[in-house]
Amino acid sequence: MKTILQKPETFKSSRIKPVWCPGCGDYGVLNALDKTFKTLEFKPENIAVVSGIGCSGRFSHYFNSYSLHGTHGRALPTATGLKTVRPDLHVVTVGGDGDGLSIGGGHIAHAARKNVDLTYIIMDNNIYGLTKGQSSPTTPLGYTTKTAPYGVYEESLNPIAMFLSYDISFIARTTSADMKIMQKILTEAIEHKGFSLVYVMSPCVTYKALPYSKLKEITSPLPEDHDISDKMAAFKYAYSEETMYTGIFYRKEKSCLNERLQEVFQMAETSKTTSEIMAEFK
Ligand SMILES: Cc1ncc(C[n+]2csc(CCOP(=O)(O)OP(=O)(O)O)c2C)c(N)n1
Ligand code: SF4
Repeated sequence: MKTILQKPETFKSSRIKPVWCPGCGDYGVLNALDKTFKTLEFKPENIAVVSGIGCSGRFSHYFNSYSLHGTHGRALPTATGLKTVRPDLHVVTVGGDGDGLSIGGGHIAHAARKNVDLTYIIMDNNIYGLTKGQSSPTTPLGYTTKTAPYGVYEESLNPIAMFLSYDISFIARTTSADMKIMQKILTEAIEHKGFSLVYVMSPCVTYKALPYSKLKEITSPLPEDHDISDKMAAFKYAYSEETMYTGIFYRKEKSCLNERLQEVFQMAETSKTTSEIMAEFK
């Protein structure tokens, strides 16, 4: 493997350019993550970007680092396996609301339980973009989509409340319209030891379930005095009906998967081998 010794000017691929629609919120996330890697003085060979399937799933192609474009909804378990065997890599997992909250929703609880040391960025545009506008778990009630021609008849999920109930050790919400704040949050999330979830409201300009104008109307930063170790306060802000709060909701220090596995490996080394156990029965 060729080692790149220079810290690059950009982590974005010079070979593969994004094919997202002009104005897609995902461009903002790509630029913010690129700047975050630069701020953290990472090297491409120390990063792995793992994505699921969707417009947002294309993300992994656009970085000059290790990258893996996995299967729909399975980015998290794939990234967990990678982090387990390569704890030295900074693993960033990315995907959409369909990928992460619908087909792949079941994996979030287990990444939280394991507290696997990686950052998961969910880009929520309230719709399935790649497959041309079907409802997702966060499409607003009553919004007309390809799969709900008379309007969505199911309530939309409250992802932040769900992440809090799983006790994810770092939870933040931001928007792709605010690069500076997103970059700050991504930096803290990547530096956090354990599972960090950055939930980005990232509008789709083609299927428009979440327009930029709505983002401006409903979002507001969490109050400055919000105590990020106070889970009950975080729940209160997550359930706010008038305002969609942005910022870091919750952070908790706890041991992560690789540390726990190290302990298991040490115990296994000192325990009896299979042949020793078999010898006891002779
Ligand atoms: C197992 C499987 N089921 C369904 C699909 C079709 N499919 C591809 S992307 C997608 C949803 C994408 O929506 P989202 O995750 O919100 O990403 P976006 O395109 O909006 O960024 C679906 C249903 C697939 N690729 N694989
Ligand atoms: S369809 Fe929507 S989510 Fe997909 S690239 Fe276009 S704007 Fe982005």
